[in-house]
Amino acid sequence: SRRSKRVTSTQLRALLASSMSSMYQTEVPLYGELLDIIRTVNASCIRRSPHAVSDDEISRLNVERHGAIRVGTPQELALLARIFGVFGMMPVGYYDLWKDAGLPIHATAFRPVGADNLARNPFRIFCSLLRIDLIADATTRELAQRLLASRQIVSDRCIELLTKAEAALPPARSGVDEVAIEGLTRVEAIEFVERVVDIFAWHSDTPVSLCEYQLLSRTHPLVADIVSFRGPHINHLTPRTLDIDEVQSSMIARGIDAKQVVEGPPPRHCPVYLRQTSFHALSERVSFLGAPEGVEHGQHKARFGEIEARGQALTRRGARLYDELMARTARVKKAAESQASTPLGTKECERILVQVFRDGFVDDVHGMMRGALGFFMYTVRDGALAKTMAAGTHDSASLAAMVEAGALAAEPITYEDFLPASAAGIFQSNLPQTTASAAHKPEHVVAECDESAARNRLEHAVGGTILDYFALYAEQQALSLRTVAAQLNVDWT
Ligand code: OOG
Ligand code: NI
Repeated sequence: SRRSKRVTSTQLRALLASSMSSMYQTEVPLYGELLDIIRTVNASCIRRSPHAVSDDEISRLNVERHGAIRVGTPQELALLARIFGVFGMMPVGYYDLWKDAGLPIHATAFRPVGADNLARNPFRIFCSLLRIDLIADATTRELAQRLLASRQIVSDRCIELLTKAEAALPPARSGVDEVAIEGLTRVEAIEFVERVVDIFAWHSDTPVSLCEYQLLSRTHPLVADIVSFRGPHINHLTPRTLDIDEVQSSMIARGIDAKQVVEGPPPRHCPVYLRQTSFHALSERVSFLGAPEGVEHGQHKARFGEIEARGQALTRRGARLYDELMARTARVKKAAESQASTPLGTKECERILVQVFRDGFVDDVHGMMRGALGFFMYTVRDGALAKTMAAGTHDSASLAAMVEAGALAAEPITYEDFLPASAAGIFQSNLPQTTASAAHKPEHVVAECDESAARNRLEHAVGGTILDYFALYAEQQALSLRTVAAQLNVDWT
């Protein structure tokens, strides 16, 4: 049929993920080396404990990536939001990196929603938007505005293909349904992906002069990274591993310039959220074309490599507990540090983190369930038994009891999003040393700002709605419970 000749949003997303991965391997060969390490480690994890990983996880693991880009204006973001929409990638979560880390940006992540789409291809892009209103110095702000106003990050051909694709998309989409891209032929669809990948390519020259670049950098290195170049180059592409501690030691053993500590929660029997580590940004040669005296050369640090291990999505309650324990960890470290009057070593920091979580965050499936700390997908395991137990309520305690008795099975729902604190850590470890402290707000950046107005601007740019990831996980869990209730013929509403 005519329909079957059309590419679907999922196929397009898979092609985008693999094309970006090929491009980044050419641009940053060290990323290719990371992929080798990951493949070996993941394969040996699966061999070691074949039942620890679900089929869905295994099938998506080797294609799973997240990337990160940074754009300069709401108009650029709006265009990208439309483009990602064609790939079934919706804006999820609001990350205020100004509030959390003193960085002049805020962000959302474009990703597929719905269990099926995620299982087929979970490709996500963390997308930051510059907050130009936070640049206090008028000369620098005007330079940034001028540079952003004169660039076009998406080619005319790409916009033409986007417009054709959009014209034939169903109007209001929740993102949950996989759609056929009726507006593009297969050939056009493939060309569309190529033109989209072009947007994120690295440019080794910039239209600015070295002096302008330095002015922008002094305000904040991120400002220079965002506005000096012709486009929003992808700055890292992160594969997922089943054993991040092993990858971390492999990186160090191979002499890769890795970060000292893994960001996020400690290793656990029931992994939660996400744990990330990275190798530091490369220093790359750039030609500055802007000076009337001719081409100048310099260095730019932007692109790095990151890996991550994903655990279970936490409920708001679990998330609150997590935040409390991270704050406690920081307090314990600070106290230990002031007592020893030297900075703590990596091993000591790890030990404190592990200890605080051991004392404060239950680490077995039933406990996580009883405490309503994490989200689960429930299925019927023993129908007869489940029927006898299902008559009453279905609060966390009774669900946990049913799982413990073997009446239901519960699978943790994977966390698909990002952690502001880890994101901040990732940004900071890749900025020049002068700005590498957590609460440092460079003096040329203003301290006053209106948080909700900023959020509204970003939300408006992505089309009016940023999805709430807690609501998405809750819906996924509720959907599984509705299915269970229907099978058991009980009323759990
Ligand atoms: C994005 C940093 C956030 C993560 O994994 O938390 C991120 C950036 O450096 O542009 O990718
Ligand atoms: Ni990342």
